Amino acid sequence: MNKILVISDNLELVAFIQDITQDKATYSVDYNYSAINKAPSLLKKLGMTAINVKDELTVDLILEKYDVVISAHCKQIFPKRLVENIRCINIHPGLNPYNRGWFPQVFSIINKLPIGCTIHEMDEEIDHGSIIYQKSVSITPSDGSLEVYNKVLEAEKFLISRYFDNLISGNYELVKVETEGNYNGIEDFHALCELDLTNTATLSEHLDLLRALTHGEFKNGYFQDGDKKYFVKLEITSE
Ligand code: 0FX
Repeated sequence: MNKILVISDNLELVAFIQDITQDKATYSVDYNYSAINKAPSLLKKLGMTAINVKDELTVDLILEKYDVVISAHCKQIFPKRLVENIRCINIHPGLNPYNRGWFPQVFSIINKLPIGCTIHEMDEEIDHGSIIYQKSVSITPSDGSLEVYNKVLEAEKFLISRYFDNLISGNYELVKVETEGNYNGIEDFHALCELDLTNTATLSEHLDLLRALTHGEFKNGYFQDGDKKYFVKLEITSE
């Protein structure tokens, strides 16, 4: 029987994976969240425990015990020794190689690069490595970050439910990515959030920036007046 390790910091995705993999006779799955997760209480309720993939002994244990490791929005970066010695698969909420890294849909709304989700074999670099499956989603003029993110999550669930058994068995074709694309770090997101009221751009660019920073209850975009911050959200509705 194949032993699978899923490491995830995303409640919705890991609950979905638990749901579709229960009672499988050909493999068993263990679930961990990453040791750097600061708010794991809901993941603990799913029976998950912490794992630190940066710890050498932990890497030894993973290599001994498992056949495949799946990162489903795991916040910790996998070390070289792990990705080079066991098949590691990443489920990523972006359409590689475009806007690799943090919050891809936020950047796609602004820079118009394609968005969707990617399942790929991992190498040492972030959201990098040969592609196994991808699915793109569209952005409409009224979509904010949350609306696009929800479409991406649905696309991820579609691929996971359709192809999970192939991911485990290795029964898939790998597509090598020919270009590096682009990468955004969390600091790029924070820079976008700091709205510069003297900035000049087209109204269309300003609408894109504000809808890209509008995501449910998150207080993302803000401007400063004296020592006070004012948070901004944008709502666009279609007829
Ligand atoms: O789990 P996840 O959806 O994914 C993120 C990265 O985007 C991904 O590239 C990485 N592989 C993974 C480990 O972490 O992230 P999240 O649940 O923290 O956030 C989901 C969305 O919520 C995000 O796309 C935008 C929005 N958000 C999140 C935070 C923390 C905000 O708008 N503001 C925020 O401060």
